[in-house]
Amino acid sequence: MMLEKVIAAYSEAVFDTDRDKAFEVIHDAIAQGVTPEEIVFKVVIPSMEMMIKAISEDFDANLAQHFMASQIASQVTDEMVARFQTSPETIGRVVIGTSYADLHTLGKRIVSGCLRSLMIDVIDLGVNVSAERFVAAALEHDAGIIAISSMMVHTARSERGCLAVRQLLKERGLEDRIKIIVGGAPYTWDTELYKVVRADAWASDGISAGKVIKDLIEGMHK
Ligand code: B12
Repeated sequence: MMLEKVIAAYSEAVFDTDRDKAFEVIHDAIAQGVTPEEIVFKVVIPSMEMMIKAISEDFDANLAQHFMASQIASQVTDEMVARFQTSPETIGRVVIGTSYADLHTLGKRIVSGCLRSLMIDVIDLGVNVSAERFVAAALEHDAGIIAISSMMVHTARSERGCLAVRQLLKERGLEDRIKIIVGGAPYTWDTELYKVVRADAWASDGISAGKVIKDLIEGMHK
């Protein structure tokens, strides 16, 4: 089948971190009648899922690939969404940032790329984001989810990190409207840590983050 060939060629290009080739495969497919919707939902997302599985077997060695794959996926998605027939339904909106005093950016950027290709709007607040800014940005952009990346144990556990975001949501009566998801190395080392820092959920990578966020949003609308 045509789509299978597209997935194989696209995945190979992404695996080689060959951005130009990946776009060439996509543009050829479009020229042959594949729709932008099919590109996002049947090529980019399945290919990214395969990549994450393959890469996770030797994560450190494949870091550059993981990063590039998510950036390519994000860029292809942006271009395709602009061409969708019907305006795509986004699942929800997320403000994401690295926690206070934490300057690690790569994980957050990978997660942002994955979420965008899963039709979740992402507003990236950058690194070293204070609790006050997380909450203000969520309100300003009407985002239902605050996503906090922490790469160090002390920034994950900090009184000025997720715990402070929870405190602000509580004080302002926003806990029903805004949920918190966390992620980053400390949470993969200790899978119970998200409870200690009073987040609503955590996820180990961008694709599973998309699923968890979808569940959180659906839970709020019940
Ligand atoms: C690269 C790196 C750096 C780079 C960062 C460059 C950049 N622009 O990001 C530099 C050199 C700047 C750096 C600096 C420091 N680092 Co550093 N760094 C790393 C390293 C090697 C890799 C981190 C990384 O990028 N991983 C790759 C990404 C893709 O993985 P990830 O972030 O885990 O993201 C995935 C998931 O966790 C998840 N995820 C991530 N975020 C989120 C968010 C949400 C909401 C969700 C759902 C999921 C999710 O999805 C991602 C994609 O699959 C780690 C070691 C390691 N193996 O983790 C140390 C590490 C994190 N660093 C560490 C330290 C101590 C520091 C420094 C203090 C070093 C120093 N003495 O100066 C400084 C701190 C600077 C600061 N204030 O933040 C320690 C932390 C130790 C601890 N126990 O807390 C580590 C673990 C190294 C170690 N073993 O000691 N670091």
